[in-house]
Amino acid sequence: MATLFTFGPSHYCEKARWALDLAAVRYREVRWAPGPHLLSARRLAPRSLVPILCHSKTIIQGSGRITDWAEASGGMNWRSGASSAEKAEIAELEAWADDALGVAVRRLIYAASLGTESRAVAAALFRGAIWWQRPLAPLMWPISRRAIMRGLRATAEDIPDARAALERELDHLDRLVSGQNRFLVGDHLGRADIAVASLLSPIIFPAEHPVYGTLRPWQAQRRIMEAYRDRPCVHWTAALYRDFRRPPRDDAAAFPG
Ligand SMILES: N[C@@H](CCC(=O)N[C@@H](CS)C(=O)NCC(=O)O)C(=O)O
Repeated sequence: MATLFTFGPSHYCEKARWALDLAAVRYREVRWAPGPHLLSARRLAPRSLVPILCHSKTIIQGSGRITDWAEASGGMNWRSGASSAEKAEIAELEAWADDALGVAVRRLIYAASLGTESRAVAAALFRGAIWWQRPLAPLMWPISRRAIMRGLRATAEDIPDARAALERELDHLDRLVSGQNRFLVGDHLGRADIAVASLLSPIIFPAEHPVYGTLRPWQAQRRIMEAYRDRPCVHWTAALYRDFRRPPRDDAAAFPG
């Protein structure tokens, strides 16, 4: 069986999880905590980023490559019937979701939260982590937190810039989802939809999300959710989760180690 290494609340990890679930791939999820994950990730892969999927001797790092693998190995072929123009459109949308939308969502949430509510963020990030990382993660958190703030330019001073950047991406997505079609490309749920919905999910906390469904948003997080709740792209994502994401996986199903 494959193993997916994640940070539970990471939206890139949710993208990989959803892809594997949709492709009906059997896997177990092992959650890591930021900080101690560095040791584990570097033992497996060239970079410290999650998600990482291990299957037999194959190691795949990154949500896009894991989605490629799910598509090739799983029971569902999302691209069946897609023309080459549609495939190019899907690739372009996924790249935008990964490089612009996902980055902007994460930056605003961290910028708004890490200054004043860093304990709540840490609690969310460490929940369900593999047993040996759980005591280490809080000890490393002051360093991990500073590294996140510096690396992602996510301090309180960055909030106005982070907010403007996210709103530019949300405006773009509002236009994309305001057409007649339910799906971004073609007439059925595909990888562009999964990428976009997963990467937007942190500002929605859909009940069907395997992690956010059972996580209480903290104050700064709630303010962000409230600010965008009436956006077409938020309604679109919430509906996609409601209609296509399986109900929350019991936390016990994520292997603690
Ligand atoms: N483009 C990558 C982004 C993954 C990513 O940014 N992962 C973050 C968590 S959201 C991470 O692992 N950070 C820890 C690190 O960089 O060591 C993907 O699609 O998988």
